[in-house]
Amino acid sequence: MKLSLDKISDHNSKLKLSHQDEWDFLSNKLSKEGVDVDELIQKIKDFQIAVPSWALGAGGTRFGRFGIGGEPRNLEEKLADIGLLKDLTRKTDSVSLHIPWDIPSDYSAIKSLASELGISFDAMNSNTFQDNGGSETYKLGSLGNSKKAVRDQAVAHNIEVVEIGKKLGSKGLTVWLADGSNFPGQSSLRSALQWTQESLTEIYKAMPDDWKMLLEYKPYEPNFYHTIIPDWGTSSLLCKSLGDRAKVLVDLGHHLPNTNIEQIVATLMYQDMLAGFHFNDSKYGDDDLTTGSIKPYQLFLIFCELISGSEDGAQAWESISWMIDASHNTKDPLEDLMQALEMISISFAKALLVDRRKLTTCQIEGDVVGAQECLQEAFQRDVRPLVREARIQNGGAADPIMLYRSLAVRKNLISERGAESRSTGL
Ligand code: LRH
Ligand code: MN
Repeated sequence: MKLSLDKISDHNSKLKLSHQDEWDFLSNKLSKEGVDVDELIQKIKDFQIAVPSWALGAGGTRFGRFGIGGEPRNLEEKLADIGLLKDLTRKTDSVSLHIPWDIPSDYSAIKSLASELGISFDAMNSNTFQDNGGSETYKLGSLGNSKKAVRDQAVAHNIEVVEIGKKLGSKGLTVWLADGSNFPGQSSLRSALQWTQESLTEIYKAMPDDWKMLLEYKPYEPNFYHTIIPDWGTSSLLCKSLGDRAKVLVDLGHHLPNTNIEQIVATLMYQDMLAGFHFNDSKYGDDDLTTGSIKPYQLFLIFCELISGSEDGAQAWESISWMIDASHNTKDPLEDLMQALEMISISFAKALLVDRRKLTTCQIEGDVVGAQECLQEAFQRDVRPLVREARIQNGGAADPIMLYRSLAVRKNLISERGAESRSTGL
């Protein structure tokens, strides 16, 4: 559903007065504090996030799935939904496809539709955690399977994903492996790691020189005794053995409880080994909940590390990929994504407002309270008028969810696609 500019400008003019008051108050305060407000807005406008093609329909768990209706039935409709998100938020200029869920039927048609919508193709995701019609099964693993024939099939699949991505202009391959075991003794832990390394080496060699590999780790699920790539250390160990275009992908939900993820981010940037993010949030496991909905302070601290790491030259901001990876069990997927985009922008904006010079002084002088006050000063600030102003200046809606609802978009999608339409994905 294409959103006409006048619908957005009508909506923005209705909210103009209330927004202008709030924005004038905040921008005056920031300017008085010596903040370059225009530079701040430009950074927020430029910060774009890739949408996962598998998160435009209702997700589910093994206990059930509740459809939302009007879900995209094919890649064309997925791109249309991302185009709508882009019109509303001006935050989503790319899509991350998952193969085989999103194999284009007509490459030139998909490419022209995507460019018409102003959407590019971010990292491609391979899938060797489900059987996709190959002669070998991935039940007991793929790239790390004890059977060579299974490993070869999984390597071939990843190379096929690279070929699909090349036709679409993607420059990255995300590899996440469900591979592991459910019981002690089931797997040879060292051999499984060695086979995985050998398989990844073949895939890495098949990637064009301007591509990067994003190697995603996860401690458990669907295997519950061991996972071959369970943590950032194992992922970076493998990446280093492959080459400097292989780096570690941090999915926020892929950590054991109370893991200090911002420290992992700092450690990876210290080695220029951070590939990017799968943004989401979680209370217990890989819950794939709305980003910033459970642990907003952690998300803020992660952005603090990202900003200090790039400003101090540890790793270039441009080298990092930004993607959402969520599953919508009880929310409208598009509303959930708009909430996530807002929370990511808010956390980034707050982190940009940290007085890093004062913080560094406190850290060096051991002023523990002073250091925390620097972070709290930024975190407790209401930056929503700033994020809203950046979105409006970018041509987006002042309040995307309000406009989405006032236009009854979901109702229109249901009448267009049907109440039972189902999107490919998890
Ligand atoms: C694994 C994961 C991975 C995707 C899948 C949809 O939990 O995070 O990134 O392939 O979700
Ligand atoms: Mn993920």
